[in-house]
Amino acid sequence: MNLVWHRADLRLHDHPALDAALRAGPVLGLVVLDPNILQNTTLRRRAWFYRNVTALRQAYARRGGVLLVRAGLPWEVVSRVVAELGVQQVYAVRNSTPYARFRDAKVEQALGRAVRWLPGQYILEPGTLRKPDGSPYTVFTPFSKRWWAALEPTLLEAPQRFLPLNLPPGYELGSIPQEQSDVPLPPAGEEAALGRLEAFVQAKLPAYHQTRDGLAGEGVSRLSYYFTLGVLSPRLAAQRALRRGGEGAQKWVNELCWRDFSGDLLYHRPGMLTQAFDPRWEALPWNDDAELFEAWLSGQTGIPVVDAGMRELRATGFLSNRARMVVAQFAVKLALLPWPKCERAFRDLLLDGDNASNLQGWHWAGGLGVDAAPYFRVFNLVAQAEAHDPGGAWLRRWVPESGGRPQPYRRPWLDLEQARRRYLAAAEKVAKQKRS
Ligand code: FAD
Ligand code: IRF
Repeated sequence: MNLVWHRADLRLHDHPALDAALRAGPVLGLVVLDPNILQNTTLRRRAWFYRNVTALRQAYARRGGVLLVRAGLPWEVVSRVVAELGVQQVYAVRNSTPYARFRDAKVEQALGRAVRWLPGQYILEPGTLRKPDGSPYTVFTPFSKRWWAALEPTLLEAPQRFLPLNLPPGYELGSIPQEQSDVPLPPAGEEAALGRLEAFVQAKLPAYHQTRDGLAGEGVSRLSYYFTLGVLSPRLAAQRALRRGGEGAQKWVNELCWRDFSGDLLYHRPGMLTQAFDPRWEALPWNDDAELFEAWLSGQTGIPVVDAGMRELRATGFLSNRARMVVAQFAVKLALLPWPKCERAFRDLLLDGDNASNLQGWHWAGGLGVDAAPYFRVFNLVAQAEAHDPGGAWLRRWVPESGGRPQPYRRPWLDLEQARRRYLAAAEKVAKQKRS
């Protein structure tokens, strides 16, 4: 019997590790409830994870298969299950965050042999593409050119039936905690995700290039929280979109390329978890003001577009890309709040919160040295709302006090013009320093 250890790949379709294991014989699935991850995250995110593990167990069961669930440290749990059941080989989809690399090395050590790692979290594995001189990409456009050229039409089917297993009588399959989330959760599982993909491709994809920038996030797929847990294969999603074709599809698949770019950045630069990609930016005059931080986090700055974003995020666990850029740029460039603290608090509120994409987003919005975004570009927060929420319906919904008007609805925490000048003066000094 072979074991497929699911982590951020809670699906059966287009799953290279499952496919390889099935070729070798009977397969048992395993999810390890890892206290290092689960005790470090928020209720909504745990609840979303559990729901999707539950859906995966049902998907196994419908096909006559079994998903084992065990709580504990992976390097203890995996080798225990392997020993108890005489498992021949462990298969898993490769992850490459700093914690994943540490964990996976320890698991192999405890097992005393290698796990069969396969790709599947990204369309193209982090670390695959390099500049002609062998160094990693730091700018999106050249990365994306190579990425598009490397796209392949491979897809793997979900198994129809699992072969029967000979588990010891009474072998405990393990229970999945059910926690009540503090926000309404989307429907879990790959069937729901595939259904949403199809609905998006039919209805919204054709105009995506024109509608994606709205603050209310109405023209977008809202599939990110499925991608984060690998409930939906990004490769399948890209192929489905490209089959439909058109400008919207090109733009949308390019966003999946941004996701791969994020994974590639973190793979090569694990230090960006705590230090700006371009460390010169650490020298900005950060303002670790607890009250200002709270005002930002709870959507009480007095600036409608910022407060609407943070309130929507708290209430729903989701936010449009446009609103994410606005609230992050406000926190970094105008409020000068210590960015790692903001990045972490923001990720804890997101159902799709993901190390790589969130770090990349914060670096990009905050001008911390990823890509070619010039530091001196500072959003005009009133103009952002006027352009991307014309009519003010989104502002009115989340900040009724604003009456839908983009101007501050009371004296804001920051004088925006003064904050902008303070940032630009400091940033100019930083930008003049030589890169080390
Ligand atoms: P769509 O517009 O439908 O795009 C399709 C998919 O492409 C998304 O589901 C996502 O997987 C990917 N994608 C889109 N934009 C980006 C991007 N800029 N970078 C990387 N991948 C992208 N995305 C996360 O998945 N997790 C995060 O924690 C996260 N944090 C962010 C923080 C900031 C400050 C910013 C500016 C962006 C962040 N993003 C993050 C990227 C992006 O905002 C979301 O992926 C997107 O808004 C999700 O909505 P959607 O699924 O409707 O996207
Ligand atoms: N992976 C696991 O193997 N075990 C867990 O308990 C996980 N819990 C998670 C909770 C939340 C909110 C998210 C993801 C997980 N994951 C868990 C998937 C991780 O992303 C993956 O294990 C990654 O390799 C960790 I969002 O670095």
